Amino acid sequence: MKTGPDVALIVIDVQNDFCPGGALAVADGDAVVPVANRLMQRFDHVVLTQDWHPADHSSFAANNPGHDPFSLIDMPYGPQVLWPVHCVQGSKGAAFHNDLETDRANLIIRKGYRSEIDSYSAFFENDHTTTTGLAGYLRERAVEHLIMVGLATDFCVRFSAVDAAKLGFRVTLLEDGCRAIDLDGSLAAARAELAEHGITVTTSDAI
Ligand code: VGL
Ligand code: ZN
Repeated sequence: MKTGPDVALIVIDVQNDFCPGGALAVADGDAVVPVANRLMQRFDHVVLTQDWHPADHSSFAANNPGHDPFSLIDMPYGPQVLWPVHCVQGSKGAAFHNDLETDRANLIIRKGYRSEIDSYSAFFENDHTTTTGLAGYLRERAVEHLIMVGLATDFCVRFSAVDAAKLGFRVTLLEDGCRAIDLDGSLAAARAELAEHGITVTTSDAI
């Protein structure tokens, strides 16, 4: 059965670099693929996001000499985790997982494409002001409720879900369709923040 016309499925960053064997692999990351594929058949609105960095991106530790991957640095827009080089525009690592059924997507939104600023959220870059345009797209299509799955629970899914809730969308996160990086307690922090913003966390069999 199809979900209602005001419900969209948002599939966050199901890309090779976040899956086993990738540059920033999330443990068991590819387990979200069959969940996303099954859900996609049931939605009128399907949005995929793609982390899409230029090679000189400032979030890469390699572009910040003297700083290690997974350490924190102060950027003009606030603290930023430094990552291994990942999801470089046009690379195999930036491509969607081969088994992800991307044909069902109405919109693919790319983010993190400006060298000087990272973008975890599908809605705002990490300065929390520069928009990606996604909220406008969803509103024009009269979408009110977002169901989210993808990678990683404690970074891009978390920031996307919280921004969406702040923007007034009803947000449901499906845990079996997500996997986490869990860096220094980031998963526990994510869970607490999701709850604070009234985001429902459930599993895909509830849809
Ligand atoms: C992500 C770290 C860096 C994510 C993207 O998709 O969660 N995490 N870039
Ligand atoms: Zn990234």
